[in-house]
Amino acid sequence: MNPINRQVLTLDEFTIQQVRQIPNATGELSTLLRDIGLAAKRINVEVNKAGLVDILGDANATNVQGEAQKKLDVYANTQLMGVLRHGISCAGIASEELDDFVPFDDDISRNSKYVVLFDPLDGSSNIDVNISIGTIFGVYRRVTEQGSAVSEADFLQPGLRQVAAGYVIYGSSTMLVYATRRGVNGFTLDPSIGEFCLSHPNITCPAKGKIYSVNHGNFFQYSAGVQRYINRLQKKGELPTQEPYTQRYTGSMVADLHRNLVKGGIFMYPATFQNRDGKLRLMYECNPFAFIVEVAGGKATDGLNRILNIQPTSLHQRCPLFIGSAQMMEELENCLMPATTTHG
Ligand code: P6P
Repeated sequence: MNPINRQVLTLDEFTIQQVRQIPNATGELSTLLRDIGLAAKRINVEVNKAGLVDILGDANATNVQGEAQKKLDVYANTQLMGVLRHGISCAGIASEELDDFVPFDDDISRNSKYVVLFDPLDGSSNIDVNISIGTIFGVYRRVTEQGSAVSEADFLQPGLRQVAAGYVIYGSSTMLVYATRRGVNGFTLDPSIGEFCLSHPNITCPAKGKIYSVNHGNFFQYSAGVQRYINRLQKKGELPTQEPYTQRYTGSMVADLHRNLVKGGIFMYPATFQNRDGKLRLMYECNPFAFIVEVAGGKATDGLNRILNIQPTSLHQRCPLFIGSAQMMEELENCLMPATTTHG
């Protein structure tokens, strides 16, 4: 086909096409996804020029996690809140950067049917050294009555109740990847037109891969089962998949999980002596990625339970995360099962 006429769908065109295909769809979810795309474009501008202007470095504040907030963390949070508050599809948000959820208290927002939970800029410790970072989000239908202000119950829903989830990776190119139950699709930002364009339709996670991602520095803090699995990954021929494995870990989960989603692999952030519940947050890091990876054919657990089945008890709770290719996850689960002692 003539390259000039090759039809590349923009995010807006794709989401509108989805609405046309779903009977009774109101278009609110599509509008919400386009709003997030707009915030991502604004964040991308600042991330790309970080280092040239005074937007790097610490914001001289700490977030609810007690972590030093980077100026870009605060900027990204403000952009996402702004587009969602002024849109027509979101009744309220919760963010890694905010202590509590935020109800949007105008009439239009109170009548909206979705809430969004997000980590506005994950991996911010990598900003100053130019390693890819990302935005992570999950979308739920509110459980309280439209017309009223949202409450905590609208946010503390198991990940299985997400209607959409996605991430933006600010890397060698800027991509927005989102999943609904209909599939996972990736859009690459074309700076020449300022639009996200469909570049990775129907992303599926290969059943197995060569990559495993884990922080080896914590190895001796991991459980015996996790250590057993990591050791088996390193001894050729030990695991049924027989892959020659390679270890890739950037310290930025959006970058690691995007690579493993596309190429196949497993990402692990296990519990450690210091972090008995792991480090990653259930609501706006683990749940969105678990939804995306499951729709793509992979699996995600906390070592025992399916991530999407976990009933949350607090907005910022943490959980261990094991996520990726289905066959690799099954091999991991075999290693995590308590060793069955056979009495001869
Ligand atoms: P560690 C970034 O701070 C983050 O939340 C994830 O993006 C990343 O995978 C993880 O922490 C890295 O943590 O303890 O290995 O440096």
